[in-house]
Amino acid sequence: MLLARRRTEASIDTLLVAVFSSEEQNIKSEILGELNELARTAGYEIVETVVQNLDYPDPRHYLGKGKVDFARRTLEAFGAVLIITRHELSPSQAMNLEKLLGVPVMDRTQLILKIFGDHASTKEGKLEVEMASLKYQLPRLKGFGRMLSQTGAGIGTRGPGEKKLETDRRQAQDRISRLRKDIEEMGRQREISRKKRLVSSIPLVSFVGYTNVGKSSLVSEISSEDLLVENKLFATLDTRVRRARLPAGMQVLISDTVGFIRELPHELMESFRSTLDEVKYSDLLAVVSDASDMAVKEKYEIVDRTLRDIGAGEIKRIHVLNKIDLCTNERLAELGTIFPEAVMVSALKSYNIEGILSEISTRLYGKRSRRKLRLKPTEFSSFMRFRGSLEILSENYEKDLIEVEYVSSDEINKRLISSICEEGRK
Ligand SMILES: Nc1nc2c(ncn2[C@@H]2O[C@H](COP(=O)(O)OP(=O)(O)OP(=O)(O)O)[C@@H](O)[C@H]2O)c(=O)[nH]1
Ligand SMILES: [Mg+2]
Repeated sequence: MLLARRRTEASIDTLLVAVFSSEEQNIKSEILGELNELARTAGYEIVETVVQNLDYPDPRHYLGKGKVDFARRTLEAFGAVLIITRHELSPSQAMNLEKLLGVPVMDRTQLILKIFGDHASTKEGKLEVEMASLKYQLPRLKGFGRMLSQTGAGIGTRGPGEKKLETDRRQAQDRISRLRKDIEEMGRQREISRKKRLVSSIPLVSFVGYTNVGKSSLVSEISSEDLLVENKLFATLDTRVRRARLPAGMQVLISDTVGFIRELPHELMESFRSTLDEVKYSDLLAVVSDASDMAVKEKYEIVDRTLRDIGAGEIKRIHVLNKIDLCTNERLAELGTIFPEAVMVSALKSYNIEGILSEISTRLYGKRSRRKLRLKPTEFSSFMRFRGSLEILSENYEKDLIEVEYVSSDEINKRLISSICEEGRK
């Protein structure tokens, strides 16, 4: 459900330039498609794309000299007013390219930073994005005169002179230190609520996955809380925790998270550390993939790598294949062989949401079955100590015995029986 429409910007006609190595030829269209989506999300429209096959981008101006001339002619023909590059550029590459092409140049990192900046809504999110932007800008401050400040990206530096440059650098460094302190402080607050959660022992399930796969849509369905869902990349930057109930009645905490993307700029990784830490402390991860995406396998691997990078690689997982309403039966059969363990669902059609809940329940508590016990009153108090982990179906009081019918996992049942026996031996 769409809760709030964000400010729609008039889109800016943009030329995309991208270098691909010989090894990357098979993922070319996937990467170009993703860059188009990123650009669209940020309010830029790619009117044409210039591709160069080179094993390494040119160190002086990203594209080779001949291709730069070609890009300039294309730019003029299409009336584009901005360049977006597939890779992050060095300060000198960006400056040279701007000089040769005569329009502002934005690299992929700046593009992602801009999207994060536009979407950050919580105080913590805003500070994290500001810190990432400043870290990106700092080594580039000597490049004043660059044109990006006109496009609304980056902090930009105006005014000539070494002295001004010194002051700017110092101010940026001071601000980064200040932000780091503030973010750390917020991280400590998170730590406190995490500890409180541990005491309450309600398990935390984090929904993670590539951006735009439908994590927020699924968390909305499960927690019956409307979240911001948009067909844009990085719609979610806030990872508030919500409550939900499993079919057998146990409570779980559900966390929606920031989407991942290939080559997430390292400035953002560092800044979002405390937010990502939340993932690290989950009891279970629900890794969500978009079943209709032809690159689903490759994106799953990117998510897996990112999880390992943030120290969450060892946490147990379930895999959810969302958007199956967009798939043919053949596609579903193919996915079934690639990911035999995955739960297939559609958040949009509310299809098989209970499948996710029962998988969460199985992974957290093991397979559950219906059981019956006849207990003496002394044993009954032992039994009742476990009531939080059981689903009690009925209690029948007979003369000296109480007959209870309940549902529990094998694991819990084993502990329950040994506790009752222990009680009996006292
Ligand atoms: N067809 C279809 N579309 C879906 C489904 N689930 C989500 N979507 C759409 O996919 C888009 C992204 O959904 P979100 O829930 O915002 O995805 P997200 O993973 O939270 O995205 P980020 O927060 O940007 O990483 C929206 O346009 C949703 O309406 C589904 O089951 N089927
Ligand atoms: Mg989201």
